Amino acid sequence: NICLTELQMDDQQNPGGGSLLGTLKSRLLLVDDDEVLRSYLTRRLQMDDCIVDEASDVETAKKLLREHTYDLVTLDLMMHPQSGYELFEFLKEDPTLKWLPLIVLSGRNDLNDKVRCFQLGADDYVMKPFQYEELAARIYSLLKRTKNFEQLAFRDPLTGVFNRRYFDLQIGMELQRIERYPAPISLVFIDIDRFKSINDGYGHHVGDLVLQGLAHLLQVNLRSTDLLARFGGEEFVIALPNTTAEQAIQIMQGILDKVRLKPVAQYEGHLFSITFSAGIAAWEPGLPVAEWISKADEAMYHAKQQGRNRVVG
Ligand code: GH3
Ligand code: MG
Ligand code: MG
Ligand code: MG
Repeated sequence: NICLTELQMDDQQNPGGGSLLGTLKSRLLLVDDDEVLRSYLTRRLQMDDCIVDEASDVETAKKLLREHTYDLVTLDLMMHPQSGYELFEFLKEDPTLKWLPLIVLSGRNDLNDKVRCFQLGADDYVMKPFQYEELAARIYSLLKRTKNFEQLAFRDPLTGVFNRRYFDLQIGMELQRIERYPAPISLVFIDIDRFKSINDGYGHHVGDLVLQGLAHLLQVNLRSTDLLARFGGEEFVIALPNTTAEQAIQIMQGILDKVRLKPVAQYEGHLFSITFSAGIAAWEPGLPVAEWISKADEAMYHAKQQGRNRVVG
């Protein structure tokens, strides 16, 4: 087996492989009827911190694709009883799989095969035998682009913090985890005080700078496990894992003190200072996310009523 011989050689020449791939934390599906190639690739990709599943035929691949979410698929063309082409149709007809990055790994150096694969929606065509490093580089290049794209879909373009959509997804996962491993978690709802007067007095552009400044100040004062998102116009939400309501109040009062002291934006020689009102609500088992957010929002509203520029639990 020519493929194996070459692969074993490059394995010994380049132990460790490229670690860039590992930074992307990806789950891959290898579809190939060559067991030796599959287990070789699985081992190398696992060394590069990928999660790898294997399928030796099209039916197994379909089953795995229905059960799991993958970041990329590599597909062999010559397999039995169905050829790799049979999987194209399945992938491209399903709206959730249509954009899944797909690399064809083929032993056939045939122009028609290559053209047909790209026409059917393949993103790359790699000839066997190949060097692992080249395949890993191609996988990385494809994943980097799709992951950036996902990132964009989850970020607020003005401030760079997460958007509401991402917050909803992430908080759902966080609560699932907490239901299994109970721990406190608190939610903060932040609304900038008299923000309209900044827009009205200095223009929308200055308002935007203030939003960016506050988002930055919040982000740098939070822990990496805290989840900050822009909820709407001048409203932000923060989920604080392993934090009781009392602790969350303390944390937010500390941040509010910093906001009071240091201007969040600067424009044409002017410095702009703001305050905010924040409401806190601790999560309790069984509390739906929407109601949890409402509770924090209500607490924020009380902060406004009591004169703004404060944190209310
Ligand atoms: P309060 O203390 O009661 O919260 O007063 P406020 O002026 O902050 O509240 P209000 O809800 O009346 O005003 C929010 C303003 O935020 C209105 C809207 O024009 C502005 N806004 C929303 N999104 C953006 C944005 O992306 N950029 C800018 N510059 N302004 C925005
Ligand atoms: Mg084959
Ligand atoms: Mg508001
Ligand atoms: Mg406001």
